[in-house]
Amino acid sequence: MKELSIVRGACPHDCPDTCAMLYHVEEGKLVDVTGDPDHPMTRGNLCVKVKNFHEHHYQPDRLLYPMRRVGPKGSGAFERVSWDQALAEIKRRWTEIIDEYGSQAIMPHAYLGHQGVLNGLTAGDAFFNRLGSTVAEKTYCESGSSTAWHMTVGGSGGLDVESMAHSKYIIVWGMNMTSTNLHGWPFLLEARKNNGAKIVVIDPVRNRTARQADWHIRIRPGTDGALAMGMIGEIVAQGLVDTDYVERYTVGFDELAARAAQYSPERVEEITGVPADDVRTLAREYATSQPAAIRQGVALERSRGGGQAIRAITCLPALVGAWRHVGGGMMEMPIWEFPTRFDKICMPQWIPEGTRVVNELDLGMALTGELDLDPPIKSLFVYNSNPVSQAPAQEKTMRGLMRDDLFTVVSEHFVTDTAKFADLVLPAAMQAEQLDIMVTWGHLYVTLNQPAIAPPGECIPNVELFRRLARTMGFDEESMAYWDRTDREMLIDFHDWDAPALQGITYEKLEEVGWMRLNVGSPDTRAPHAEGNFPTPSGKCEFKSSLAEGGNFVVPVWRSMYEAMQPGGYVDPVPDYVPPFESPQSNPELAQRFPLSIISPKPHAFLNSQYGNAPDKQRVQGGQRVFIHPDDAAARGVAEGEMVRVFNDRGCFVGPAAYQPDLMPGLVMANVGHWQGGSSGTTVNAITADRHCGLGNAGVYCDNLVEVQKVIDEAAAS
Ligand SMILES: Nc1nc2c(c(=O)[nH]1)N[C@H]1C(S)=C(S)[C@@H](COP(=O)(O)OP(=O)(O)OC[C@H]3O[C@@H](n4cnc5c(=O)[nH]c(N)nc54)[C@H](O)[C@@H]3O)O[C@H]1N2
Ligand SMILES: Nc1nc2c(c(=O)[nH]1)N[C@H]1C(S)=C(S)[C@@H](COP(=O)(O)OP(=O)(O)OC[C@H]3O[C@@H](n4cnc5c(=O)[nH]c(N)nc54)[C@H](O)[C@@H]3O)O[C@H]1N2
Ligand code: SF4
Ligand SMILES: [Mo]
Repeated sequence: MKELSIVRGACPHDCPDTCAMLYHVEEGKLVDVTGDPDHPMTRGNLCVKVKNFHEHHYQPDRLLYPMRRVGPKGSGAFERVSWDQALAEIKRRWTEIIDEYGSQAIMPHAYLGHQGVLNGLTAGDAFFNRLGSTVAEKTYCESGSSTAWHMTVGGSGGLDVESMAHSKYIIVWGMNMTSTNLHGWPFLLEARKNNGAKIVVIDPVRNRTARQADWHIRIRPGTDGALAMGMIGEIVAQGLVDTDYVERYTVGFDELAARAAQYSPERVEEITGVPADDVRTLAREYATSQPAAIRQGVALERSRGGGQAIRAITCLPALVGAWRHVGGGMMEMPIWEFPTRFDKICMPQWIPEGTRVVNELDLGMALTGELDLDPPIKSLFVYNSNPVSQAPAQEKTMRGLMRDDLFTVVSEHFVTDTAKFADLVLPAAMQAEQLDIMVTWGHLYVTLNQPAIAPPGECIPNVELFRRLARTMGFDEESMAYWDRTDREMLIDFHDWDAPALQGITYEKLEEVGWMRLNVGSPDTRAPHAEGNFPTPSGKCEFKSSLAEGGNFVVPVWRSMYEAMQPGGYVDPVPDYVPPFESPQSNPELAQRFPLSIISPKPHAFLNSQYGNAPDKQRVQGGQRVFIHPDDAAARGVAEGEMVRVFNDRGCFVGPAAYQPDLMPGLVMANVGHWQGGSSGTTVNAITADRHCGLGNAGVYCDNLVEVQKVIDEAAAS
């Protein structure tokens, strides 16, 4: 009989659920991966993306060896080389570049393709900081909302998703929870069953979460700030403020109330499309149904005024005293509760003084000369990210990557839309093949991932890649001490085991049990701000932000990753509605040519672009469709299923039109994450602007105008 063993693991993905997994191994082969039935969030289930995670490790198109480009850039033609050859080529090319242009001509590009302490944004940062490369600012996700959160309630872990089982009123605001935070949803259902809680979804689209809610409030994208300000105004006007809580634990009420008075429900209706009476009802129900919870989604930050909208929303729980109760308050990211010493991982002290910072969302501009960088970027090193798919201004990014004089190295699992442009592709290990600790942005458990099988071919974990690169580049002894530790030693060094939240938790214990809840109280009793205790400069919830008045601040945990989150510049200290860059209301001139708003939310069956190449996931997700209201389609002579071209001045993509009567007229939706194909060879980010939101340098994925046109001649579509 074959011997079966079980090894404890953790999902590596950039997903708030961070599921605890069990690897089933038979004679060195991964034969199944299941969810840990004992974990309070995972509850034995993995999502559609990861339910056959073992097969993902053996997918036939997986990269197993280092490869060198043999065809033109973008062709995806490669031949196998040895690790020694690949490393020697990197050393030779980088030495030439550094000699001629200096080390800042090299730029890393990484995001949360892996979310671990070792293999995520970490050892790579240390390597490039030591090399003296350009610092890559990483604001793909949550940077706008984290900035708003810190300005308002500080580095609070906020409401625990598990405590929502105690809520009476729950607003899911700009989040498609049943797709993107699947394991959080059962707590809402429990609240509905046990306390008769009402679940409200605020979203331009009647998504799969809205369909299961008690009330779907349909809103124009990028206008949430106006709705939140209107709610604040109504709560004040209807006398529903918790004055005792506000007096004791907040600052800036008068300024906030004065600002909010400008947003009557009628004005809010004009801006947002939400009927004035619904604004009144929502404000009253939210204020009077305690404990009330708000679950905010990342989509909120993805338009010009996203950060300020989240500031306004984050004021609501203090205004009505929701924080007093277990199950009341608001959830951004509990990641702030984890005592991780990012400085010890990323080594920002190694960044040579005066090193420039380039934002990763500006990659296309950086590579095509639009940013006027001196020295120019001569080499790009991509890992844990797929910018051709996920970054804005896709056509510009590809134009940059086509440059003959650009030396591009990509560490990957597959030849992605980005890896196609690489000079060298390096094979990366997958999660069952490596050691790591996962912190998470969706719950309060530390989870250890232990290796269950050996990596296939010549795949290596990211941390080992940077260890090899450090040796190849011949770093000095002091910095080699960083890489000469074992992975286990690094994980132990990186955690502040003496911190209160880690009391009772040790690495050895984690090796035994796999995951442990942070020592922050039970979800059935935890009410972190029942008596204020906001980790802001004033110790209060800051309706008027003292950080903004300083005008120059960084969100602490990101400091090592992002040189500066909000450097200089004016930030309004009091929340407000800031209109989108591109909408028919805010930019009527542009809307004459491009009358339709577009949003590009997450795919149900892919994780960003990951699994977009897996045939079984493609079958669930379908192809790159263009969801459009039947009236908008009819006005353009487009029948259901007909090929359309979606375009603006930045680019275009094509896909079959899918009629969606639930969609707001004037709004188009296309999921991000599909791999390139079709007659245009592009995907939805071809139309996304490469500009930034007002807070946290976040991207503007929900703030774009387009036109849709029937494709008559397929070949001419591109
Ligand atoms: N299945 C799956 N799960 C994922 C991911 C994935 O790719 N696939 N990605 C992970 C990652 S990286 C992230 S950041 C999270 C993000 O997960 P979410 O926070 O859920 O973000 P999105 O799916 O982009 O958008 C959520 C909803 O916001 C709506 N929306 C768009 N613009 C606006 C707006 O201006 N206002 C309001 N109120 N709503 C708006 C969209 O219609 C959509 O229904 O999901 C994670 N989980
Ligand atoms: N239009 C639009 N664009 C968006 C968004 C949107 O909602 N709409 N969302 C934005 C958001 S929220 C985010 S978070 C970003 C995500 O942007 P990315 O992080 O670039 O997204 P992924 O597609 O997950 O790409 C991660 C890549 O890392 C690789 N990878 C995974 N694990 C490892 C590993 O261990 N080692 C190495 N070397 N590689 C690995 C995967 O194979 C994959 O190709 O996209 C942003 N872009
Ligand atoms: S992607 Fe998210 S929901 Fe799916 S298994 Fe991983 S952590 Fe769980
Ligand atoms: Mo994200």
